[in-house]
Formats: sequence, structure tokens, C-alpha cells
Amino acid sequence: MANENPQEKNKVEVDWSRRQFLIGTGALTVVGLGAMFLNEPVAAAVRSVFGQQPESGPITVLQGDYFYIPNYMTWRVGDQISMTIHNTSTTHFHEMQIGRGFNTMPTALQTIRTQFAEDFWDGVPVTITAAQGIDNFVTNEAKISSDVHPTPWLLTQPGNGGFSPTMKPGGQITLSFTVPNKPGIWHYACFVQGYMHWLAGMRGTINILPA
Ligand SMILES: [Cu+2]
Repeated sequence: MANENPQEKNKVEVDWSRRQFLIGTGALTVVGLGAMFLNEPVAAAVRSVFGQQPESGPITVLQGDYFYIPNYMTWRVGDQISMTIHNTSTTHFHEMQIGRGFNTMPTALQTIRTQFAEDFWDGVPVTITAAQGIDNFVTNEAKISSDVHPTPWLLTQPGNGGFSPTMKPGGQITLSFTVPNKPGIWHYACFVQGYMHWLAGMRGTINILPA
């Protein structure tokens, strides 16, 4: 009963392969455009079409003047993450706050976004497993379980901004944590030199999926 015609079988496989090739080429083209322009509407369209697997385990976030790579991440509640933040700049200090909303400060010229209004790290246990070239570290309401004393850097407490390490050029830090039950869209940003780094594009988005 089975179709034993080798030519017919071969034809089907060729068609299937060509179809896969065309889909793959199209995906690469669109992803390439999204990466080239780092254009949020394009990037969002790429993600909606092709989906995004949650990152977990060891991940690296590179800081530059003035951007993050990646500028979009997907995490899942309960996942264990070991995030290394590396400042690749040779000239500038950079930080990475994660939060939602903005605290703003009106000035004569414009409203300055000074930090996030809601700190993602509030109440989150965090372990620092490696650090070098840190300028200062704001713990805010995160629960730092690693021994950060004596500090090779300036450690500052709540009231000085959201949880954030600020890296000197070339500096890096590794933070280990379990993604807390805070699903939804969060943002990360560098507020060093005020609004300027954020305005220049030093920001990203984290989509946290429910467990
Ligand atoms: Cu910066």
C-alpha cells in the first residue's frame, strides 16, 4: 500500500527542502535588518513573527557608548540566571538599572529622567559571583547575599538610586539570581551623565514570561 515509487518520494523531499531553505533565508534577512538598525518597531515585528526563546543560565550583556547588546531579553519567572554585565567602553562609565516608569526632574530646558520609578530588584536575592573594575554599587532594596565587605568599590544604600552597579571602562560584574515573580515588560537603562546615555540609546527591554 505504501508508495514505493522512489522518484515520487524523492520529489516530495526536494520540495520540502526548498521550502525550508526559503523560510530560513527570509528569516535571516528580516533578523539582519532588525539587528542592523536596532529599530524597535522592526525588532518587535521580527520577534512577533519568529518568537523569542527565554534566555536562562549564563548570559552576557555588553555595554558600549551608548547601547546595550542585547537590547532585548526574554526571561521566565523561576529561571536561574547568571548575568555578566561587561562595559566594553574604553572611555566611559556605564551602569545597568532595571525598572519601570521614570523619576523625573524638571529643568529649565526639559524634564530629565534620573532613574526608574519602580526598581525591578526590590526584594530580590542577588549573589555577586565576580566583579572587577566597579566604580560604585547601589544595593537599594535588593537582598545581597554575597559578602561585599570590605568593598573594593563605593557601596551606596537606598536613596541613591535603583539597584545598579556602575562599571569603569573595561569593568564587569556577574550577578546570580532567580527571576522573581514579576512578569511583564521591564526596561534597563544607563542613567550615567543623566538623561544623556538613555537618550543616546543606552536602554533595552526585558519581557518576563510567567512560570
Ligand atoms: Cu552609560
